[in-house]
Parts: sequence; C-alpha cells; structure tokens
Amino acid sequence: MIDPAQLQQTLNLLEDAFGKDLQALRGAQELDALRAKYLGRKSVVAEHLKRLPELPPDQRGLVGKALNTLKESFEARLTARQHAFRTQPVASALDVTLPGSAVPRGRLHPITQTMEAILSLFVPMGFEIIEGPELEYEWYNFDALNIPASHPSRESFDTFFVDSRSPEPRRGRLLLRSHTSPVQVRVMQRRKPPLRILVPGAVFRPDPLDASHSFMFHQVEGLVVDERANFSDLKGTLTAFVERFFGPATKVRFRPHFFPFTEPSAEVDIACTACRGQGCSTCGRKGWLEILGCGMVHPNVFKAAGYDAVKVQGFAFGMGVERIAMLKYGITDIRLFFENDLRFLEQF
Ligand code: 2NM
Repeated sequence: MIDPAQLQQTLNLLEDAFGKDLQALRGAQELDALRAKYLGRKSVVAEHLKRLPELPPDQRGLVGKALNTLKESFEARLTARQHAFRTQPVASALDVTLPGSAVPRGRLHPITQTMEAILSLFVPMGFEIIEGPELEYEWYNFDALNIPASHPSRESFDTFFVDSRSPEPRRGRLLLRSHTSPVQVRVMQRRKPPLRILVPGAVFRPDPLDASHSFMFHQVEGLVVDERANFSDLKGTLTAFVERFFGPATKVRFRPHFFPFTEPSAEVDIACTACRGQGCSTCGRKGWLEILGCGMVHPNVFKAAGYDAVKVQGFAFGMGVERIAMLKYGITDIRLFFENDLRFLEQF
C-alpha cells in the first residue's frame, strides 16, 4: 500500500531539489544535464513510473497522475529557462544594436604620396624603379660620379661619414649617401644599356636646419642610357613630367648650370606657383622656381661604371621630393614633414 501523504512528501522534496538545481544553473550547457537528472531514463521520476505496475490497480491512477504532473511541470520550467538563456543578454555580450565605434583611417605620409605621384608619371614612359643602399662607399657617392677629391661637398661638414676607417679601402670610407646617384652607378655596373631607371630614396646632408633644409630628405633621380638619347629627349621627358605634375599650362625653362656628373648641365625652373611669375617672396622676386637638375651624363661617369663612353650616351636628372611637395601644396617650412603633428599630416 502506498501512503498518499508519504508520496506527496517524496514528490515535494524532489520538486524542491529541482527548484534549487534550476536556480543554480549558469548556462544553457548545464540545462541538458539537469534534464537528464530529473527527466531522463534513470531519473527518480522515471524509476517511479517504471514501478507503477507493481502497485495495486486502484492506486496506479493516483500515483501515475501525480508523477506525470510533476514531470510536465519540470518540462515546462526547463523549457522556460532554456528560452530565458537564449534571449537574456549576458553581461559580456555584444550589443549589436549600438552604433559602431569609428576606426581612424590611416593615410600615406605627404612625402610618400608626392614620391608616388612623381614615380607614377615616369613609369608609363618606360622607366623602372630601383632602390639601393643608404649606407654607401665614398667611391660610389663621389669618385664614380666625377666629383674630385678636392670638392667641398666631400668635407665632413657636408657629408655624414660613418667611420674614418674603411672595411674596403679601395672603395673609400663608409657614409650616408648624399644623393641617390650612387645607385645608378651600381645599376650600370651590373647591367648593359639600354637603361631607363628611376631611383627614389632618402639622402643625408649635415646642413644647418632651417625652413628649407633638413639633414635627411628624399630624392627621385632618373637615368636614361642608350646609343642616341640626347638633350632633346631630356627636355621632352622633363617637360612632359612637369606639365603632368604641375598642370598643362605650367611654364618651364631650362637654365644652364654646372654639375660634375653631367655635361652640359641645366636646372629646370617653373613659373612661380605662388605669384604666377609676377615675383613674390616664394620665388625671391624672380618669378621662377628651381625644381630639378639635369644634364647629359659625363663620359667619366660612364667610364667609372664600366661603359664604353664612345658607344653610349644618356641623360640624368634629380629632384628633391620635399621641395616639390612644398611647392605643390604651398608649404613654407620643410620641418613640418618630420614633426609628425597629426594636425598637419591629416590635411593630406
Ligand atoms: C642631378 C642633376 C643632374 C644624376 C646623374 C646621375 C648619374 F649617376 F647617372 F650620373 N644620376 N643623377 C644627376 C644629374 C642628378 O640631381 C640634381
């Protein structure tokens, strides 16, 4: 005989235990374990249901009904809890309805942008871009470029010598290159003409710092070598570049100059971008701005590089990237490029 009061007490205890376990649940993963414990094949409820046939027939209905009621209540409460876990935000969860936080966009430094703009105008003319070492030998930086041993630019106050000794005495002392031309010499040594190359990169000169001088700046230099490249090709190439970079109406002039590594040599001026040739403080009242140097490569340079100066000829040019960027954007102090002030850099 089953005592109905005793059965009710057993079921009450079971329900209490279930309630406590349900309260202690920390996540949806633990729900399955709880379901197995109270409703699975080996649960207390299941055991009781299995033993129903052992009871006298007149008690089976009552006990069965009580067990099923409990089972349904467990089922309902588990399902409700499961639903709550699914919809209730966890403290660490992401609220996808909040507006996103803006990720600041990076950008290229104005000097890099200017450098790339310059290079991109020469590449369609057939130039390839080549880079070389910033740490260079005296021979490549000066001797090979027909710069005499007595030239003032070789003095220590015009060149960053790295050491007074040399690991390779035949090539002279080590220095920070003062122009990118030594790279052109290196390319000529390892390759035969025809050659159409552009050499971008950082160069170093221990100048006193002011609004237009920095001890490190950037150059783009070019070199064309074949059997007939002449001064007319030089003028056409550089005029095309200037008109594409500064605009088709830009006035250009080639003015005779001297460089040890070219003969004849010239400087290229454009009509002042600030006053359009009227004369102002930007152009020093001259109406013209010097933007690059150029010339026909000196036979001594070809000889140093191992070329036959009778069979080949060519032209070369060089420009300072900071200077070009300053003229293009109307910047009056070169130091702005190197201070990394975002208020300046973000304008480009
Ligand atoms: C300049 C002006 C004129 C130049 C010469 C050479 C080389 F290596 F081929 F001889 N490279 N760059 C050159 C010529 C550079 O910069 C103002």
